[in-house]
Amino acid sequence: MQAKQFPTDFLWGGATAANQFEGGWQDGGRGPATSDTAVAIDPKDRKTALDFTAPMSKEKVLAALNDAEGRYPKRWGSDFYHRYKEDIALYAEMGLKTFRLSIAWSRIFPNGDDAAPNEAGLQFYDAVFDELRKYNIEPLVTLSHYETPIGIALNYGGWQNRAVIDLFVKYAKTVITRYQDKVKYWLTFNEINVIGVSGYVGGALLSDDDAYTLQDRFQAAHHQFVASSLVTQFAHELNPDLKIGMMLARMQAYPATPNPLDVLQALKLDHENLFYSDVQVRGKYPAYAKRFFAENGINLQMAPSDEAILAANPVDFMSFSYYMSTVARHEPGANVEKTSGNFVNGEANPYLESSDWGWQIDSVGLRITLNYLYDRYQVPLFVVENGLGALDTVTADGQIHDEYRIDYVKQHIQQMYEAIQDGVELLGYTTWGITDLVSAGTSEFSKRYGFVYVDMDDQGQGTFDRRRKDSFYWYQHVIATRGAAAFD
Ligand code: BGP
Repeated sequence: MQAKQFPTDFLWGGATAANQFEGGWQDGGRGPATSDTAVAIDPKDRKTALDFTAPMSKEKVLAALNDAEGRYPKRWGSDFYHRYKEDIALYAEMGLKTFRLSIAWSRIFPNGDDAAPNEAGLQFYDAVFDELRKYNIEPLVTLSHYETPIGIALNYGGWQNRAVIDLFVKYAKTVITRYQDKVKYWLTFNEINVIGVSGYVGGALLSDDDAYTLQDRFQAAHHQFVASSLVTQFAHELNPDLKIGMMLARMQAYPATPNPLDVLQALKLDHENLFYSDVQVRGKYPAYAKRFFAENGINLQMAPSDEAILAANPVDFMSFSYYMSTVARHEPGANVEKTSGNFVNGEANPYLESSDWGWQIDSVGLRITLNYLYDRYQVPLFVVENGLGALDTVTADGQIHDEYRIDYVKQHIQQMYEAIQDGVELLGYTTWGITDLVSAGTSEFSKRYGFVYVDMDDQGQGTFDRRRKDSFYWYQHVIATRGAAAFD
């Protein structure tokens, strides 16, 4: 029988983000970012998402930045800033074709609105990209991944302020121009739909209570859409080879029952999720959103040219994170079991198992969602996050036997293979947190996704030394066999 293999140019890789991985928060002239205010909280119950979606006020931001006592793990991440050569050598050993990272905006413009970029910050990424090139690893770069310069929050009130479009576009033009010969694939905003659940994380919005209004959130999203399109336009004019993608936290919703009202509810949840990709891939606001805005008193402030800018500059490809599916029910069921998930808690699906954090594992859902998105948009897709957050144990002889993680990734690779056979155009796959890093949602270190282990704990104790897990060797074999080893 013929081996099941992925296309030769399939981009096998791993993903990270500066805010959780890079560290060096005060090195090389970097300014503080929104992620630096995320304090570590000792988890009482792993299935309860902590303060990721909590609102932040100006006072809380200033208090966090002046707090000498608390632990803020995203400030040190996994110390990639000082260890990038070692990390990249490990990626080369694994055989990665691509490595996803983000540029910390505040490393380039420390206050967000500086007149000139910080040369030391630019040189850091030059060195990283050069190191990747040495091994023929293609960078995949996110321009904004939960690490907005704090000045944008404090002095502008975040993305609801239209002035932020120009600040972001200036930053993006600076780095795209500088790295155009080193970086071909760019993503503008990580999980752009996160603005719907966390105004602070997604849009650097400030609020004393949870009073980010729908108006504020959608206005901020609109500004991000316009900024993303302007960046796409600029990149294409600069160099037609550059590929710009949007990035969505994909939530595949299943109706809880065949009751048409549950099916309708699933459609509504899908609209909530796909609203962002509808705008960015199709270049215009969908009709269902206009109805939602009208019924909820949302009145987006647009400049006369905004709609034309969106229409003329859709993205080249769609990328997304995929960790789980969700269940839709039109009436909250009294006796249904609940589970937690990425940003959202919801109803448990009795057909699925869960991770230690309650995220339901659904590899078939990835095939469904790939088909669904490709049917809808007919643009190349890229799975830029997927993986299992789990507690790992180091054995006495220094090994990490993470067969649970191998099993998770294996199932998802099998389903991606099926989706490609279904006709989906899939550019690549970057597993989340290829090297252990700080959790976005809970700021824990013990929620590990990596194939490379990092010696660090939830108390901030550890050497940052790296170790290869069993999954490291397994993924190496998968890449070397173009996926065939995922069917062994
Ligand atoms: C995505 C984010 C990542 C990431 C991942 C896992 O939503 O883009 O930054 O961390 O989820 O989430 P967590 O770290 O909370 O387990």
